[in-house]
Amino acid sequence: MADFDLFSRRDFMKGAGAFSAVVLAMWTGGCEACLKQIQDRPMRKNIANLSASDPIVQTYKAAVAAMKGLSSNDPRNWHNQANIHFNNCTHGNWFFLPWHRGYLLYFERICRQLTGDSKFALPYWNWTAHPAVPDVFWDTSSPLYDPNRGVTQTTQADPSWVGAPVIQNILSQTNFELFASGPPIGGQLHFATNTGMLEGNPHNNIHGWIDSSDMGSFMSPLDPVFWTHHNMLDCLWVDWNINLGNSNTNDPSWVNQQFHDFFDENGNAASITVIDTVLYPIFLYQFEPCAPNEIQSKKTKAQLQQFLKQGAPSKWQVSKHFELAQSVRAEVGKTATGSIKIEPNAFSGALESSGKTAVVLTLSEVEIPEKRDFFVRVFLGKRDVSAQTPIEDPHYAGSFAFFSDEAAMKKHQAADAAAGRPKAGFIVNITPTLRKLSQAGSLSGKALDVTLVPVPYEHRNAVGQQVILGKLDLKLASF
Ligand SMILES: [Cu+2]
Repeated sequence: MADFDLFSRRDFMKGAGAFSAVVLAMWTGGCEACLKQIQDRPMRKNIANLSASDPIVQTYKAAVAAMKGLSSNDPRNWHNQANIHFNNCTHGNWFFLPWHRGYLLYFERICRQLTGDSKFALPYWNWTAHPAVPDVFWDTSSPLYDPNRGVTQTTQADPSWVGAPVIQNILSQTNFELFASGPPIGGQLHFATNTGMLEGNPHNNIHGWIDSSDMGSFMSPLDPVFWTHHNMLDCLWVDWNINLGNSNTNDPSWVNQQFHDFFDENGNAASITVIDTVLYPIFLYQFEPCAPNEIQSKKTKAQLQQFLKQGAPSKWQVSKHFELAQSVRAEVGKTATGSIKIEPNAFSGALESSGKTAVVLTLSEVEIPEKRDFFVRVFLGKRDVSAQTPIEDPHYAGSFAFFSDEAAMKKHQAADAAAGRPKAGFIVNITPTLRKLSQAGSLSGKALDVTLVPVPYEHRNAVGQQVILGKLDLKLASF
């Protein structure tokens, strides 16, 4: 049987859910060869553990070289692959994870086709275990090298983005929207409007920190690191969803969304339906463990398949809501505080129980800065903080960064005169921080100070760069 022909068979079928139908037929039909094929599906491994001579690295290099050598009218050409991202990528909303999962899957298939390595599995870069860009990307004679990086081989990603406690906290979010970003606001799929914790922090920071050109832009797939970075995010989604058993949203607008942006290994147009992407990791590929303290799901394949297709509601019930509709502007070197008036003990219920209720902070109407050589740390209940305040400070609540593209924003403005410069929004679960402050008796009853601290990336000139937001919201949410 041809290697992984699920998708080529699917290509002959029309309509949503065709992938699921094919997989289900294979699964229940008792096809022994199919079962074996699924069991032995390719293993995506951590590239930081692979030597330059490892066959996976060799295939990746050969595939990138081959794509760079394809003619510019071949959609599999390296630049054309990056253009798919530039024109269609979804960010800051709940299509972020499934869109990039489909993008990676077709890229992996192109790599196989162009190298003849039919078992090739795209490696990932585990930045939690190896916070520097892995060695295989630094050989200047290799197709995996990108001269536009702003980091060096030894620069380390900041623990406030990728450290094990931060990743564990993100994986402990039981709500899909907090973990994986929320529904797009104003129908905007391209520019971040409702960014969750995985995307806003490790995802955006790794992009912005590596450089302000390739990786820091919507042409980021030009840097071969991009594919391994997104593969790590895919692995963490697998961990959250499959190993930890958290549900994706069952909102029909998510489940039924289709994307027609991709090209298969033969250069033919290919589409995905979001609900199908949730099944890819149990049928098409698997990951070496990537999460701190990873555990394996005890569900059978059939149970898993049902669980994944079912999903669960992700919308929060909001029982209390306080907001500050006033702009807050913080500049690199100068922090700024927004003070949200609250009722005394407004959140005590959420601080005592755990899991089903949370206090969620939304930072919205954020002007996406033109220059993004910095990220933002958020502290609660303390104004006197700086870029030097450690993240172990009990007032520290989280970090976020911007991932955007000036050229794409200009195009967006040109296409829609009313659109203006797009604005961004970020959601952060601040329950653990409030709990610490409340236990220490340092939560004043009448207001909550939210202090923004812009922190420049190492070796970058971020003088004068700033973050301006229009609105802060605090919600007592139950899931
Ligand atoms: Cu990305």
